[in-house]
Amino acid sequence: GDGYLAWLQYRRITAGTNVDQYAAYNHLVVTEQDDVVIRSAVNELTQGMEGITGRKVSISGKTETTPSIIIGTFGTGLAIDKSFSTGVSDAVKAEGYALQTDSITGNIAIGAATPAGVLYGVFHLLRIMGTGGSVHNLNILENPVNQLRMINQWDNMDGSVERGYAGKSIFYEDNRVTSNLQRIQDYARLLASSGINAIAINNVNVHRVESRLLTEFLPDVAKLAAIFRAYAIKLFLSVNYASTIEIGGLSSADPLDSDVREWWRTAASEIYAEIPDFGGFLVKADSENRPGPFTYGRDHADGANMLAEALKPHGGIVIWRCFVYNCKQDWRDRTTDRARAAYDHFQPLDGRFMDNVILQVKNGPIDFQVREPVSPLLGAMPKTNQVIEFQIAQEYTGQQRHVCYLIPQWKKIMDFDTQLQGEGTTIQRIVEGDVHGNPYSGFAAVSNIGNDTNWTGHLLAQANLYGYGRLAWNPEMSAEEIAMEWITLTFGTNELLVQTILNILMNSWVIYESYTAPLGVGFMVNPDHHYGPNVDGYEYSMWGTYHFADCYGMGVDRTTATGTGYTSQYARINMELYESLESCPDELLLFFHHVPYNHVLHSGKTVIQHIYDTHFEGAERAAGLLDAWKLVKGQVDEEAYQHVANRLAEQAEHAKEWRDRINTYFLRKSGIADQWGRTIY
Ligand code: BDP
Repeated sequence: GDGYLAWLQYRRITAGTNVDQYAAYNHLVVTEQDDVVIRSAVNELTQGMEGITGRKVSISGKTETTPSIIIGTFGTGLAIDKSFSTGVSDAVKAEGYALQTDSITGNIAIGAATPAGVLYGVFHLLRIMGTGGSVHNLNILENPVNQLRMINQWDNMDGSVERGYAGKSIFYEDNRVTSNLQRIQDYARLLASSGINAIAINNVNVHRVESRLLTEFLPDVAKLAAIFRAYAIKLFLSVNYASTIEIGGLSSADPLDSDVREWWRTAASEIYAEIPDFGGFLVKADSENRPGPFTYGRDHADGANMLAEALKPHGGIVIWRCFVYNCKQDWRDRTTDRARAAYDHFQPLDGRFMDNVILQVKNGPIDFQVREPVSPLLGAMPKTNQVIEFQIAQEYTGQQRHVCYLIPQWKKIMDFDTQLQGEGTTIQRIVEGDVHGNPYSGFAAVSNIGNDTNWTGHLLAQANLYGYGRLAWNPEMSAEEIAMEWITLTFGTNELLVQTILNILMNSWVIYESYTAPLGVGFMVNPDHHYGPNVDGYEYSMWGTYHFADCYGMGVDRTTATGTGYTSQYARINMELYESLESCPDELLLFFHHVPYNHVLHSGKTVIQHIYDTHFEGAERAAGLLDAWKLVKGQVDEEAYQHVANRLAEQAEHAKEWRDRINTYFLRKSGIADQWGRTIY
């Protein structure tokens, strides 16, 4: 229908071989009732089971009939404890769970060390049923691979969402916290069901009104925290670094000033008095005109530690973003390179941050482009907590008007071998905390939701939100497995439909890349809103995102031999890989090198011919997505069909615009004709 239920459809399953199995389970045994998260788990399971089987579910404290579903934390009652061996219960960690079917009684037991684990186990069981799997012989034990699995909302209190492509904020309207808490609870359910355990509820660019979330609006924040708490999600606030000036009545935000420090200690105490399990602060400082410690001649460690000290007695953490660069560059000055900035700013500070500070590092060195190398800062600070930051919101990947399934991109990043401690030092191992063994690690990402009924604007963009959570829980899952789960939970099991959507999703990233910015060069979008082609949109501006195209060639020389020296931020073997024209992968060529248009790629094509070919093919393949979708008319409900058809039609049109703008620009610049004589305007 309208997409509101997303992947939590719990639709009646009538076909398939395992349906009869589910119907046998209409009794639920709960060994502890007085925990909010357990209550959410019970609600979810009864609602889900009743939806799927069409039968009422009864609940009690002990096994009365078999087969039953028994849920609880270990040590809370006979029914749950006798369901698991100590070997199993010992292997279940903080947020993990065991899920087993007893071969004699047929009982299904979900046991965990914490209520959160029980909730995740319940969602797992519902996922099995929702995708038509067998519940006989279950023997599952899962622990999340990543400890922090966080969402960042970029919501403003005026109701707008920075880089929001799905309507307005579900959190705020008219400079107040909304009174529509149901929608927020439904969001919490969606997040918890995919494994998310933390959320920052306001934009990293904090305006004066949002600063007051710390003070005046704290009771409202406490209400939101209670909603998320019931789904085992910790709430964080983005804070303005200069809150002491902005709302505190002080004249300074110097991190070494004792009044400033005292103000933050008091602010933290007041928050924890209202929200005892408050997560902490997310901070964007000294970046894109946001205030920060630089004003006082201090560095990022001084700034972060000041906040960390205030939060420490309460168990809170500071998440400090590394998206810091000079946004007032002179494009004529080729010695500054935005790609270098995060590493240059932060790497030298390794060892200086308190243990409750986490650095949040964007996946690439520039800004969530369709293709970028992996940030060299990730893993390069052995004594510092780090999390990776992704952008689920499709700012540079079609703004949820184009379909772009991002999990394949993130998988590629996870698989990147940094070589920082020899072969096999992958981003995945760094991010899960396996390499440096710091107290905190994990994933953060910018959300893609708003108050559009279907949450994400483009219905197919729901796959990115779902997939993000699933990947954060278990980065071993393949992009295809995640897509299959999401498709089946959302649309059911119709084979033509499932295959069609799978093909659309799995090809979408590469298709989007092919008709937009080529060979890793990035940007080429309209300034400000970042939608649509504009090759020189940022070329002569101060933001540091250049392609240096002229009549001879294009690309950014980031080599150490002749360029900005960015390549030297990688481990030697990767540095050499990128440094040399011979070994640099085609897909990133223009990120690392400035080359003539007739430079021959590994593919055998020249750069200019590659641009023409990919843009013609990309636009054609975008049109092909719509053609494929047309074949499922009648197999999916009409509202969803029309909605997706409309978006794909818009994408196909817009892809042509991209093709024509890019091809024309480079034909004019280079003067080199298309080898195949196709029309370029
Ligand atoms: C850029 C966005 C901008 C954000 C910034 C950030 O264009 O709106 O504020 O990132 O991450 O991608 O802070």
